[in-house]
Amino acid sequence: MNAVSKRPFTVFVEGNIGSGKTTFLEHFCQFEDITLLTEPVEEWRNLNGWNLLDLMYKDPTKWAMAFQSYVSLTMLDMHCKLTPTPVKLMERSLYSARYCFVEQMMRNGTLHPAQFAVLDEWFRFIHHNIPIAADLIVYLKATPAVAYERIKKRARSEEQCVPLSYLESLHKLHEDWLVHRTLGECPAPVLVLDADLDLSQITEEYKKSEHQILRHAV
Ligand code: DCP
Repeated sequence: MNAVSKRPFTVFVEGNIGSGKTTFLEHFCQFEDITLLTEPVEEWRNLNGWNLLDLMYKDPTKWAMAFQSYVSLTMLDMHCKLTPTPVKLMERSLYSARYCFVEQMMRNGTLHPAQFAVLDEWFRFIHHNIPIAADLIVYLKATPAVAYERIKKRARSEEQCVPLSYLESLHKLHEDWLVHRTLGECPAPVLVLDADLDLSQITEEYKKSEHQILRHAV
């Protein structure tokens, strides 16, 4: 446990859509002292029978606000989840929701400035009043064209309309936030991994992060 705050050593796993966050988390299933919190995509696909992810992609202007608002709630739930282990690995965070997705939807006009302002105020309030801190960010850096091919291959029905240009914009926002540090606040040290590697080589790349994560799992 972190001696000062008594919270677990908390890691955010970040990266573009299709960068391999789920595969990265699966790699850590083998270690007992780590709690893995995968992103609640299934909740976004079924809120009282409504598929918010699908509604958002089909009619973004109408549904982006409701979708990002629900994403914030489910991410906050993950941040606040008590874990029995000394290490907690989270897929994404409220930070990437705000600095990458909400930011992109504001910039391309999908979110009305007033809708953006509401989401931004929620983020600021949570940030100042609720502990959502991290100790490490693992950034899975993927070339947009590679992420695009993976998304096509996995064929999640809602995402078939996602253009390469959207992934390029999201990639730039991740880079500005986590590498160039020109966007928002970077809440923890960042470890950058090469997420372009294919499955046969990626385990070696993931292992580069093991030491930094496992030394807290005692
Ligand atoms: N999404 C979004 N807004 C957010 C978070 C996610 O619009 N604040 C969307 C983008 C994807 C889907 O939700 O269509 C899941 O995105 P992620 O990149 O978070 O998860 P993946 O399953 O794509 O991750 P990976 O392929 O890296 O395992």
